[in-house]
Amino acid sequence: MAYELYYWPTIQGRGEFVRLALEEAGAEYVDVARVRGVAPLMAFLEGQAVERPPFAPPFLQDGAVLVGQTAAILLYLGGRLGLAPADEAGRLWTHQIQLTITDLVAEAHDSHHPIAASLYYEQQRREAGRRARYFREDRIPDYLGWFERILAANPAGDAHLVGSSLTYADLSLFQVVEGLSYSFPRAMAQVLPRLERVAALHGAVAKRPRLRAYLNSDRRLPFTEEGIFRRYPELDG
Ligand SMILES: N[C@@H](CCC(=O)N[C@@H](CS)C(=O)NCC(=O)O)C(=O)O
Repeated sequence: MAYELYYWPTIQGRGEFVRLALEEAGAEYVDVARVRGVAPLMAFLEGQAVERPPFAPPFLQDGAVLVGQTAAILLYLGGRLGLAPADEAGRLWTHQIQLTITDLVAEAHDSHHPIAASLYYEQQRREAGRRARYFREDRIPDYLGWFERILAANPAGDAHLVGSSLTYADLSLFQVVEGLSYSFPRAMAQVLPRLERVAALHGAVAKRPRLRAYLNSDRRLPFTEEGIFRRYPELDG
């Protein structure tokens, strides 16, 4: 039975981390809201009859299993899609990396929405300017520097974050570099050349046949100023 992914149909957003895993694995899945609209998604969020309703998309249904939170969805899918190590310590480390990406993604979101997600960017532009400066100058180098360090420290080699083969954490790091490069092209042009392992992993993931086919397809939505990674030139220094 096909996996059913529930996410907003017009943006990459957090759903994209799950899409990348499903696409790289060649898994059968339905991106429900893109096919049937948002009504089934809203029914899960609002439905009284749902025993374990997710708070927000993305969430995934696999038969009787309903799981929300991007990192938890990937923890669930990782072993099933061959995108996680077999041992518990390796799976925990992969999950820890994904949770760190969750933190980074939240900070990327807050760089343009530092006051409230319910306000427009234009209503918090001044605060966003202050917030984005620290995100750009401190946090992007902190986070990406940590990825560079853990790649260098991987005893199985620096081509992957965990072990010697691809995991969903590699795919997610690829997406983070894509998103930050879209949002902060000038800041990333300063940072990325100093992080040769992160840059190499990003390039290698983009060349994987299934991923490349997906990225070139109309299933891959463009980055826009509706999503998490937004380009506001004034926030890029
Ligand atoms: N921690 C959650 C965050 C989920 C989340 O914030 N989803 C956004 C879309 S990317 C949403 O629709 N939020 C609605 C809300 O927070 O009310 C995850 O990583 O999946």
